[in-house]
Amino acid sequence: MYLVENDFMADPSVHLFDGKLYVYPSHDRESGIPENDDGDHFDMNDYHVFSTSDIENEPLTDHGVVLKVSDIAWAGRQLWDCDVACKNGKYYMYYPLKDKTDIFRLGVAISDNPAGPFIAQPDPIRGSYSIDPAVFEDSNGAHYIYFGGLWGGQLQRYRCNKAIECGHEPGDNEPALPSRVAQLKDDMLEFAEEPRGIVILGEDGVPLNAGDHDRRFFEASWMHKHNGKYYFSYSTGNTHKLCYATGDNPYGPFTYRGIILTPVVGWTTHHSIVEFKGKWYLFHHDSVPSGGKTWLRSLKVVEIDYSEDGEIMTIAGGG
Ligand code: FUB
Repeated sequence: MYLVENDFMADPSVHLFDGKLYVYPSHDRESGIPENDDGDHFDMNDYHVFSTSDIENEPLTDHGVVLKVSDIAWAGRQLWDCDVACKNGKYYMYYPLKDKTDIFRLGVAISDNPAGPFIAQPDPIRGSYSIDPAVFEDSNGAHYIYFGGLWGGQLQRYRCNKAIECGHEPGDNEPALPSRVAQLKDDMLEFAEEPRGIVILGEDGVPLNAGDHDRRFFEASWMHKHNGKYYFSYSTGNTHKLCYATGDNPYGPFTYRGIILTPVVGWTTHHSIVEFKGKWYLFHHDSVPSGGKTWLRSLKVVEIDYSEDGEIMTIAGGG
């Protein structure tokens, strides 16, 4: 089911706040920049927020523009996938944006309302890099931020949280580059620790290699908990799948379990998973309404099911 018919929205991060579902997407637009592997054609410059109290029967309410590039002091270009977390009645939006030197950093913007508007902090999060922040609140109230993305997302330019001279991916038989995770400080504005790598193991207990393009992490991290297990889900990028791996704590390691969504129409695939009124939903996007334009994507939602042993039933993306 498509969620927003009159505009292009992608990368939905969805949370339950005050009994309503709030959807925080990227706002795709046509800026005329040609498609390339650096993702320059994803030239988004603002965010909208949407909400609903009945995802199956009520259209989303559009709360309008809540943050834009021109509101952010350190901005260069490209507002990609964002996420929002709540603590003590305040709402914190985490977003990736290229700075004035064309390096992706993660920023934070604050609001008293889940529907915004959000006021940007003057500087990016210290020590942050790459894209696709997703914030998970564990049952004990601790917040963890997951982030990272290859190619245009610049993750290949870093090792051990330091920029390397010539960004490159590891060799096919070397361990894959991992998504990163760090607990957030109490004030929600900084990493409380050095970001750690999220290791994904195969069934044999060995970390996935960089050459395993069908299963290795590429971008679009998401974390949720189901029946006490931690589910780390992500996109495989150039093989266009949404996959998941499970573990016993927010840091992992996680063991690869399977495919949530097979490729959709469009290059990117991105998602969030949330429980609402006793059902579990996958929010994602595809490029069907734009006729396959990879940079003009539309939001979708579908219910997902778990087997008794916690396996997520695969959904066909139609791509
Ligand atoms: O929307 C721009 C980028 O495309 C996102 O950050 C990635 O996850 C991919 O969906």
